[in-house]
Amino acid sequence: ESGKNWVLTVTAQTPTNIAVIKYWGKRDEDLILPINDSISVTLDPDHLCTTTSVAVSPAFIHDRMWLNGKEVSLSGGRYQNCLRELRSRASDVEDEQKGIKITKKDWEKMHVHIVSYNNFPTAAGLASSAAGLACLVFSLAKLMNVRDDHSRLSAIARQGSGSACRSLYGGFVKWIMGKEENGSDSIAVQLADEKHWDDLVIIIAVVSSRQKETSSTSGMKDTVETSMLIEHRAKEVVPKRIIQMEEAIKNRDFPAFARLTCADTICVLLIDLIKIKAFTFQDNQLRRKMESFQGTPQVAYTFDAGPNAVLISHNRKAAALLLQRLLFYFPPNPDADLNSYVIGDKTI
Ligand code: 2P0
Repeated sequence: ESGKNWVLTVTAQTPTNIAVIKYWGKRDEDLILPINDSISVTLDPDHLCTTTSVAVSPAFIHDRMWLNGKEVSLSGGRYQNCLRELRSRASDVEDEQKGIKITKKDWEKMHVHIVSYNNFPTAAGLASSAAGLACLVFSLAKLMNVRDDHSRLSAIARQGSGSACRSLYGGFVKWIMGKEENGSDSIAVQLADEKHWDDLVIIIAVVSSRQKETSSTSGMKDTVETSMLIEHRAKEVVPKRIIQMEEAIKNRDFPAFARLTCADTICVLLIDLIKIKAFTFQDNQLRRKMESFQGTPQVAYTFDAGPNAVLISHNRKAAALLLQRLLFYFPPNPDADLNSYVIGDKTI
């Protein structure tokens, strides 16, 4: 018998994802069910990612979690939903060398400790919850020997944070909104893997690393409750864009990809007026150049819930040129609004 001294751990790393056709609005707040499909690109894990270690031991008396070195409460419904779903799917775990055996039944009363780090600003609109919750669910699923495939795990991660379901896959990912009331068919699927279109270069202009004033969760709730346009977006606009975006990705058609990405960002921004104030980046010469779609667009841009701009270049040459211009117009400067650039040179 191994006594109470053993600890079993698993560590995983999950990149964040950037939506090009955006999730904005829920039809069920508890289960986190969206009002439209969305499509994203998962970033290279070297740049914006969460690293999470999870541990189980008979010595642990509560579930506990530390985020970026500070203890956070796991009492929220979202964490509890994920933990409950994972525990119910856990299987036997055995490590003969260490003399450890945890049965499926044991998981109901065993407690876990979770330690998570983001290598980028948390809650600043860089999709920290996407990487964070995907990593939490994935690492706990490994620890608990949950044998479900990635799409089933995505439905669990979705209950932690909507966009998290898309971070379980690399490359291009679609979150299918699903029809079921219990959310069983609201899952993520991979459209194309990370090698499919690896010329793309993603540059993130970190305008501010401060926490957002309005969380995505409350922003999208306000939108659904107050906007007359959101239903039109969800029912008429997005379904067409999803089809066109899938086609653009399949054919590596950058002009179509850029047109759709930019159009969808503007659509969300116009619907959710709160964010217009974050959109100062729009108001300059650079954007007009990027938008001159008479020629072949070389750059797509998109914004998430914060002010940080995500720029997607067609290839390395276009990215080098773009970066040169960015550095000219917005030299990194501690007194300026723009702090730094994060470059992901491939999608994984
Ligand atoms: C997206 N965003 O598709 C959209 C575009 C931000 C703008 O998903 O309430 O943190 O946890 O489901 O996933 C950010 O919202 O919101 C988000 P919850 P989430 O990536």
